[in-house]
Amino acid sequence: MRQNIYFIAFLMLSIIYTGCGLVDNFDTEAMFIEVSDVSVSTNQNQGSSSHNIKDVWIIEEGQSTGVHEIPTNTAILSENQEIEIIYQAAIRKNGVSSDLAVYPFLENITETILYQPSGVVNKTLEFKYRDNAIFSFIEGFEQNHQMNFDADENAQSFMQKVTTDAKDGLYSGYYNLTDSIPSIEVATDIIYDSWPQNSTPVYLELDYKNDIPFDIGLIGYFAGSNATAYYITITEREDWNKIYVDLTDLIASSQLEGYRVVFRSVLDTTTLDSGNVFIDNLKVLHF
Ligand SMILES: [Ca+2]
Repeated sequence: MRQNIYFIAFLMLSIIYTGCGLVDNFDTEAMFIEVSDVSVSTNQNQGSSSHNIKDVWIIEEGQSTGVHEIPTNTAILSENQEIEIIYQAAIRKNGVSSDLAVYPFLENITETILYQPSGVVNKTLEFKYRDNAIFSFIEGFEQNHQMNFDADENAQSFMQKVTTDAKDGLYSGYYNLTDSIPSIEVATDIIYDSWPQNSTPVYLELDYKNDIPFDIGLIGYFAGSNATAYYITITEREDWNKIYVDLTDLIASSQLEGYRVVFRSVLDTTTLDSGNVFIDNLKVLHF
């Protein structure tokens, strides 16, 4: 693979420097950036540091080299001694692998490196949330939790905190559905009225683990009435997974007075006796 990249780089140089002899072309060779691992650090007001950053954009001297899956092995070419590299954390928006986007709430990482032909820079990147990111909802289920709004008006179906399993800490949010309680709709305690409606990003982050699907949506409030819109269906996951749900358009297009985040599941009682959904590290972020 690396030989191929050398060869392509060599061909490109041959085209650019047609006046040079063959030997001269070997004076410049690609350098490689290997990002082997990524983490996210949080302070005490930002909740869990769990993340699902599997890709990074790498920008070399102002030019995008594209998005690279971690671990990356990115060839760069330069004639300068010192080059500026910018790393941007990419998410798979709404869990869709093909919908890669820069996650707007994490700061870019910028560094200057010395260009060494055929050199290799190995990096582990630690992203931080931007200082101006607003965390208007954080729920890790470690204390009294904030997912108690009884949206289906059935007191028997509710989310509880359990120690059976947790992504972080000791507790997660959990519900179990059975023949006798085959459905649930449960939402945030609070109606949030300060999420921006001007198409600046609003995201919901969550970790989940589930053996039945669940839907995520918003209950919107306006002039004393409300309406519920489910936005995305989360399929079963045997292991904890994190998703970044982009709520921006739903909020900008609806322009309501306030919103709750709502979860819904319906058990298919013709085929299943029981269904379980675990949730942890809910966050709503905006600017
Ligand atoms: Ca937790």
